[in-house]
Amino acid sequence: MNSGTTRREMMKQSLALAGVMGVPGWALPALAQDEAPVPFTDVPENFGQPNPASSIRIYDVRNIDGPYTPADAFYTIQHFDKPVIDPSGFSLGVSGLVDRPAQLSLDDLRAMDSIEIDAGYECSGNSRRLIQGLASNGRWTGVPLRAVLDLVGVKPAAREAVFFGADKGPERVDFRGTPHEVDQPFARSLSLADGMASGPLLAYALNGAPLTLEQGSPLRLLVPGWYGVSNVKWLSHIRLQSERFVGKWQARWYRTLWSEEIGGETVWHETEVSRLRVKSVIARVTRVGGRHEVLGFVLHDGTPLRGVQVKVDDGAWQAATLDPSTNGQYSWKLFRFTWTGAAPGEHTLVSRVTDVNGNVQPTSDELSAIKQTGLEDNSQFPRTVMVA
Ligand SMILES: Nc1nc2c(c(=O)[nH]1)N[C@H]1C(S)=C(S)[C@@H](COP(=O)(O)O)O[C@H]1N2
Ligand SMILES: [Mo]
Repeated sequence: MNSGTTRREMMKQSLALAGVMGVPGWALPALAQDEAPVPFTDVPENFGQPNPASSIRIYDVRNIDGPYTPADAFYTIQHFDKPVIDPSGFSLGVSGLVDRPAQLSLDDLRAMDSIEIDAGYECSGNSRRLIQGLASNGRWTGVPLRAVLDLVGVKPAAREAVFFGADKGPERVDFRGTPHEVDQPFARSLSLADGMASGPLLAYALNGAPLTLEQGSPLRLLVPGWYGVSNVKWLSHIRLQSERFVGKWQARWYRTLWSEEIGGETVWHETEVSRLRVKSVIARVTRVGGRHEVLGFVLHDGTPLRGVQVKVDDGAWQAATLDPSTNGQYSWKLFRFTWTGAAPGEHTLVSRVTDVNGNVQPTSDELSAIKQTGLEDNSQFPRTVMVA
């Protein structure tokens, strides 16, 4: 961070860039009668207002009031214009190293056994500057990816499944200094092992209703426990192949530079964005009579959690309680913490989550020592609130 630039200025600049500064008038969702909102002092005044000029929709996490994000508030982001696809004329192509290439209509897919899964995820570019608003949680309905792969019969030579969206745009590929510009679709791949696991879903509904245009209507891939970029919207084609897929959105744009101990040495190396790194966020604080209630959420890759803790100012870490309404493996997990004895004035609250494999949410200093690039920022997010 540049010295001389305050945190608030930084936040304003990046919010303006993201196109989210808008109309004033944010209001909390319905509160119990004896419940009063406690304002965050780290949220710009106009944050969270819908901005029709932006193709990004930020979810104002202060509005969380249940396990599922409503479809019309669900965060949304994409790289190109949103393609409008007529569901009645739609079919999903499946080709490449398969025994029976197929074109599957929406009716074909709906006729297959469906499953429902609660899954929460965030954009790998989500950050404290957006008040973690590129995150949401929903109940998804669709067909297990592996059922479709079984239907077409994957040949033994196949090692990857590539998922193509219907959206595309000009892509500049530099080859040893010479630029080549062609249109390329948004595309991502999964190894066959990841694709045949029980999680991935070809989803046609969110929270019980058909996908909206923003969510990738009529069909999208959903990879529970992975960053949002894996969830290819406006899915039009699946191709099975033996070679690695190295398209921009797989191999170049969504990667992270890490420092790790490899063979006894500290090595910097790049990885693809894939599984969610465990993260917790304090989302809202209310006063209820003489005490304060803190609500937050956890995003993770499905590994069971050991627990969430909350720290007030310079106090000790204290255990928060996981809300039983969000106990699906891949759901985000809501947590609650009762804060007693808050004195009037500004306070700092921060949360920290740990999973059973011992992955602990790092501080931002700890993370920046081992990661140089901007994606996959799961660092602890200290919040400031003003107690009246
Ligand atoms: N076809 C297509 N799918 C896409 C994208 C895109 O640009 N095109 N963006 C990805 C990214 S970066 C994210 S974070 C998620 C966002 O999904 P959502 O808008 O439903 O929340 O979609 C992913 N799927
Ligand atoms: Mo993303």
